[in-house]
Amino acid sequence: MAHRWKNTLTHDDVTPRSAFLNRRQIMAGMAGMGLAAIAPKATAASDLTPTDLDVISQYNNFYEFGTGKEDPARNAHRLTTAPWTIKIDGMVDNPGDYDFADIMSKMTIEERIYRFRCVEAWSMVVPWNGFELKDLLDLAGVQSSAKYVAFETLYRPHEMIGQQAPFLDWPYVEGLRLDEATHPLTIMATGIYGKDIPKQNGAPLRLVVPWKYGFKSIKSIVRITLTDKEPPTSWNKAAASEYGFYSNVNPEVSHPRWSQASERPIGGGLFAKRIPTLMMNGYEEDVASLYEGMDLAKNF
Ligand SMILES: Nc1nc2c(c(=O)[nH]1)N[C@H]1C(S)=C(S)[C@@H](COP(=O)(O)O)O[C@H]1N2
Ligand SMILES: [Mo]
Repeated sequence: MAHRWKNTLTHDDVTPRSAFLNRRQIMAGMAGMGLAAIAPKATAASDLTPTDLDVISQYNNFYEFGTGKEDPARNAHRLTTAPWTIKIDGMVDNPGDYDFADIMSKMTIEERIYRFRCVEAWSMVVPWNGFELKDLLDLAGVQSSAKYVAFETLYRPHEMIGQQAPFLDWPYVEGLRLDEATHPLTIMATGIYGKDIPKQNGAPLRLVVPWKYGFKSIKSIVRITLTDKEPPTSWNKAAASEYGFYSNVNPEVSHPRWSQASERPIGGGLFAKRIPTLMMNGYEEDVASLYEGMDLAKNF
C-alpha cells in the first residue's frame, strides 16, 4: 500500500467480525482458566475492527437533537435532507449554491476505515464512505489568499429540536487551516457501512478529520467559506479554556477536567477495557509535518 489512507480494503477484509467474535469467545474460555490478563489485547489501539452500525448510530453527539447520547437517534428522523444545498463562498473562483446530488455525481466515493476519538475519551472505529474535501474545494477553485476553511451546520429549529434550547450558540460552526482541509485524510462522509449516512451521524454530509477530536467533525453542513482569518468554532466559543482551534488528539495534553491518556471503546462488549490513546489518534506519521515548529500543548 503506497498510502495508508488510500485504503481499498472493505470492512470485511479488516479482521472479519466473525473472527473477532471467535477470538473473544476463545478468550472468554481462557478467562475461566485464569488467563484473563491477556484479554485486553483484543482491543489494542491498533485494532481497526469496525464498531457495529447499531452502536455507531445509537451513541451520538449531535446537540441539535439533544444533549443525551441517545437523543440524536430518537430525534433526527425529523430532519429533511433532500433537497440539500451547500453554499460555498469567500475566497473562491466559483462561489455559489452547490446541490448535494450534483456534487455526489461528480465525486469518487471511497471507503475509509478510521479511528474516531471524542474529546470525552471514548472511541469507535467507523467505516465511512465519502470523498476527499480537497476534491470539493477544487470544484470551487480556492484562491491563493485563502488560509482557512470555515464550516456551518444547518439551522432549522423546527426540525433540529435541540436548537430550540441554548445548548450552544447556533448554528454549530467549525474550521480548519487550509492545509488540514486539503490533506488526503480529510473527508466529507456521506455514508457508513456502504449505506447513506444516518441522520444522527450528520446526513447528508459531514466532515471527518480523523487525527482531531470528534467535535471538529461538523455534521449536516450547509456552508463552506474560504477565508484568510482563523474561523470561530462552537466549542471554543462555549469554553475557550477547554477547547482550542487545533484540537489534535494528544494523550500528553490533559483536558482541564480529565486525562486524555486513554479512551473507552464504545460497543466493545464484555472485555472492553480502556485502551491507550495514540498521538494524533494513530495518524501522526501522516500529519505531524503539518505542525512542525508548533507547540501543541499551547496550540491545543
Ligand atoms: N453540528 C454538529 N456537529 C457535531 C456535533 C454537534 O453537536 N453538532 N458534535 C460533535 C462531536 S462532540 C462528536 S464526538 C461527533 C460525533 O459524531 P458521531 O455521532 O457520528 O459519532 O460529532 C461532532 N459534530
Ligand atoms: Mo465529541
